[in-house]
Amino acid sequence: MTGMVRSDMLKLYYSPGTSSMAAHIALHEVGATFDKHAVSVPRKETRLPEFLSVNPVGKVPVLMIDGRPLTEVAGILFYIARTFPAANLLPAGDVEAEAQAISWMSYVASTIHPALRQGVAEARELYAVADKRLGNRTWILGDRYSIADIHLFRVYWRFRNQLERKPGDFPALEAHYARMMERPAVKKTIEIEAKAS
Ligand SMILES: N[C@@H](CCC(=O)N[C@@H](CS)C(=O)NCC(=O)O)C(=O)O
Repeated sequence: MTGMVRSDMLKLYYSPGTSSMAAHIALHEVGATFDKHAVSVPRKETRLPEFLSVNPVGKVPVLMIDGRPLTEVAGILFYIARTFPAANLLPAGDVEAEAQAISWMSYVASTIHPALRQGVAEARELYAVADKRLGNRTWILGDRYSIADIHLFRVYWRFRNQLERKPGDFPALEAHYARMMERPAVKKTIEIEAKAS
């Protein structure tokens, strides 16, 4: 299947340390060859006409697939997982597990990602629910690493220092974070994005 993706086919529009990091990690996980185009969120480059012509919503990530834009972290992660099945980033032939991955990605995007906009106290409550939901699983789908883990990790990585954590807070999210930080694709992405910012 990977042979169907030409090396000049994929281009990631990204801004270091933002939502696009999830797509960046996934592309490294599957070993894809891709181009990158930096669009700075802090410098408001996502609001410039040339970027709005790529994504009228004005947000990264965007994955260009042979010139066609694909937006939203969850959609991009799904595309990467299905295009590179050898990397096993999304179960195939197990509808319930697949639906659980989609359920988590939808939950991360709609509830966890914007949580801090409601204030730290409210966000802590929402993260505590996510922590309970993750429980003592190694990965979101149990023993299977998936794109849902990448999505959850990116958001927790970004916001964990704004949650006024005390020792012992969010034990499941912290353990998941530590496991993710050991993955070569995560280390590589953080290193590249730190240099680019
Ligand atoms: N729902 C979107 C959220 C993406 C998003 O919030 N991107 C932010 C960076 S974390 C962005 O590009 N913001 C730029 C802006 O709003 O101008 C997704 O899942 O891809």
